[in-house]
Amino acid sequence: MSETGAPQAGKHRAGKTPLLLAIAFVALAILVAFGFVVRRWQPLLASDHGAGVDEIISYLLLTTGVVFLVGHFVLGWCVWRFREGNGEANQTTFERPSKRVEWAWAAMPLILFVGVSEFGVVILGAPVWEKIYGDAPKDALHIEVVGKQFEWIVRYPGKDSKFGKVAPEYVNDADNPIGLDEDDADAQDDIVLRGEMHVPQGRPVVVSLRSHDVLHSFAITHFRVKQDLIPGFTSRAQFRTIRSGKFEIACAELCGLGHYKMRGFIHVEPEAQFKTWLDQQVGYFQ
Ligand SMILES: [Cu+2]
Repeated sequence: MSETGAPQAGKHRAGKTPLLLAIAFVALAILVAFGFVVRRWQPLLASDHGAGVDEIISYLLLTTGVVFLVGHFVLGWCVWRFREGNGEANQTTFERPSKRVEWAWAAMPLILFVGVSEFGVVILGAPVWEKIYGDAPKDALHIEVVGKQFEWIVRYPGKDSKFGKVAPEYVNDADNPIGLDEDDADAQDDIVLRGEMHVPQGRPVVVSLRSHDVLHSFAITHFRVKQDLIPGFTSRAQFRTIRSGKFEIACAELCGLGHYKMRGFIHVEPEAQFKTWLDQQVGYFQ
C-alpha cells in the first residue's frame, strides 16, 4: 500500500521471508514424519489390548497430520496466490457461488471429519473398548487398588476369594491404610500391600479402583492402561499381560504436592511363580 492508501501492483516485495518460512514448514513436516517412521515412541507393549490402543493413536496422528498438512498447504497457496502485488489474481472479481456450491463445500469437510472419527471409533475403537470395559472373563484375577495421597495400596481377597468389609472409621495410616474391618470374617485373610502388585502372566486381571481422597489416575503405560479414580465411586481397569517383567504404576492425575512420588510396581510372573508368591503372603489379621 502506498502512503495514499492505493494499492500499487508490484511495488512491495515481501523479500525472501515467505519462501524461507515455507521451506521451514516443509522441512519440519518431513522431519516429523521421518521421526514417526524411524522408531516407536510408545514404551514396550506388555498387554493384550495395548496393540489396539497404539493403533488408534497412530490412526489419529496420521489422519490429523494429513489434514493439518493439506490445510496449511491450501492456506499457504491462498496467501501466495492472492498476495498484494499479484495484480492479475486480485483483479479477478469473485461472484458469489450458488447456494448449492456453498452447501457442497460446507458438507464436504463435515462428511470427511465424521467419517474419519466414526471409522476410528467404531472400527478401531469398539473392539478395544470391549476388551477394557467388557464383562470380566470367568478366570479373571480380581484385585483392588486404592489410591491415596500419595501411594497405591493393593489388596487381594485371600484364600476365600472374597474381599472383606472396609469402612472409613477403621482407616489408620500406620497399620490399617484401607480401613479393613477386623470383625469381618472375609477380611481376615485379605492381603494388603503398599506400592506393590503381582499378577500372573497371560491371565486376565480386573482391578477395582477406589480413591481415599482426591482424583487419581491408575496408569501403567506398558499396558496402555489409564483409569481415573473418583472419590465415592469404584472404577475398573481390565487387562491381560503378554510378557513378564516389572513395570511402573504411576499416577496420571495431578493429585497434590506429592503427586510425583505416587508410584508403585507391578510384577508380572509366570502362573506358578505367582502362586508361590501368593501362598507366602499372610492375611491381614492372621
Ligand atoms: Cu495421585
